[in-house]
Amino acid sequence: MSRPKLQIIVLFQNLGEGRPYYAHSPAPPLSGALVAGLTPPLVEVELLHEMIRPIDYATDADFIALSFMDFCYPHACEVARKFRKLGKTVIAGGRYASTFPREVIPHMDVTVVGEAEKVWPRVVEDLVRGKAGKVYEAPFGAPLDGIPPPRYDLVEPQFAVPIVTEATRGCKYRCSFCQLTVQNVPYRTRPIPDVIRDLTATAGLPLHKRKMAMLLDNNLGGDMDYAKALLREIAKLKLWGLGAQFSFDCLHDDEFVELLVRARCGMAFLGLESLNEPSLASVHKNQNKVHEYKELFDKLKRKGILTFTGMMLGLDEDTPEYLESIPRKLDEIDPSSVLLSISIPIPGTPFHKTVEEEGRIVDRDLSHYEGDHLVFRPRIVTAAQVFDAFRKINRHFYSVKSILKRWWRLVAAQTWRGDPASRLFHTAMISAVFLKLSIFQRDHAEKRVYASAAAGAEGAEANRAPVPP
Ligand code: B12
Ligand code: SF4
Repeated sequence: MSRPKLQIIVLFQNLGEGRPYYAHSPAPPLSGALVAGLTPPLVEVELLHEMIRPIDYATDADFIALSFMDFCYPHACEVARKFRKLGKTVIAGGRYASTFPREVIPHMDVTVVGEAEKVWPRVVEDLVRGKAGKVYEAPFGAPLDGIPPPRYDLVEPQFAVPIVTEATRGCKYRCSFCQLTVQNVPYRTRPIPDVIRDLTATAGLPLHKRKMAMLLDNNLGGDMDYAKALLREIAKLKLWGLGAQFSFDCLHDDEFVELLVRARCGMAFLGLESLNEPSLASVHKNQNKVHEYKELFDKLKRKGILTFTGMMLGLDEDTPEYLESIPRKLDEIDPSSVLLSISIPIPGTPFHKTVEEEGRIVDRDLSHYEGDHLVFRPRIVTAAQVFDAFRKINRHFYSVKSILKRWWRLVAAQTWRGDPASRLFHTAMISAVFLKLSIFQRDHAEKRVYASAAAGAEGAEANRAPVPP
């Protein structure tokens, strides 16, 4: 007898199904492959990343599991409504469903609150028995041992780097805009052998995909002894390239940086957020020191590690003078690539609480809380100034001339080590990632952010899916 089918859909596009915008990161998020890995063999599993392909409403799946971030919640409700109308059972999980279950529950058949690991196998058993409950709550901050490997075999071939995993969860910091501040989840580490097993659970993938991996931790460096021990083990895998995320202060530890190199780290994602000290202080990002940025970026460049750094505009202490100065300051500190976004008051965070209490929310359409829209009134600068700065920074930083100059600085800064063939390979790899990131950022700004600015910088008082109080 054939097994029932479960389709896991990781939502991403939120522009309405009539005008899809497919712009995918080289690596998928972990949630879909991980939930697939946790699924007992009672059901057949399919995985669909909406970043890559449209939702197939003609699927023969019996159960549809949706994973989504805050800004995809309105879209999730619409997708659930369509599938439920077709007689499918729809299950929701993920950060938003876990933070605002009361909002989500009425739109879904089943809602999973919290991390999937300890509850998902039971949910699937109950679904197959036809006895699923309405809500399942996972234990809070449970230990991370014994998590099975993600199902990389189900990840779409369009992702260049399907091997993604996490070694830790949580963060020791409490930046007021960060989703992690919504619940005070403790910083936890996974057993190192489990992480190594994930990085090698790659049977069936082509060789080049087995040799590249991303650690999607919020902050890999939250426990330095652990991070170093893990990197030593990863070094033994002789990967071709590794990506990792950690906070800026980790870069003061030279041994950590050296171990990143030995683990073949080619890209580091760092939350720079702002080049303005008062803005950093306003969001409690005190571990970032503007005067250290250049030195720390240079340190990574010398080691042949490309930096991809997140930066937000419109924070409460941003001034018109600061916004004007950003292109020049970026040239000085020279990060290889910048993910420029408009600050988002993510519902549930202290930052959201402040702007809400001060009556500064101007747009309550949650689908706009993705970093391309300005949904609140910053304290000092106007919406027009924020978008104007966005345009100027983006056009300057991602002009062909700037891209080429930065690429050369990245390549020329490396202290060469190892044999010529591996040096050449490493340089080709970081160059390819650098160019892809640069082109993507330029393109995304043009397609999404300029459009949102044109649609009305102050945002509409839309109430399609109001932000929960
Ligand atoms: C990879 C990643 C991305 C990728 C892909 C995102 C995607 N989901 O498709 C990219 C680079 C595109 C991205 C972009 C952004 N991201 Co991002 N990203 C991440 C990152 C690093 C990893 C996500 C991941 O795989 N996590 C690991 C999985 C296992 O965790 P999880 O999703 O929470 O899943 C667990 C539970 O929630 C639950 N679960 C999840 N789904 C489901 C489904 C079911 C059915 C069940 C039962 C359970 C369940 O079980 C899982 C296991 O316990 C996280 C940080 C992190 N480590 O989580 C940030 C994070 C998700 N991103 C965040 C942000 C803010 C953004 C941006 C808005 C940043 C910006 N300003 O531009 C943009 C938004 C995109 C846009 N404008 O288009 C925030 C939160 C966002 C939110 N509002 O919820 C995070 C948490 C970072 C942070 N510390 O604040 N991001
Ligand atoms: S350092 Fe990063 S992950 Fe940690 S709280 Fe701040 S923004 Fe969030």
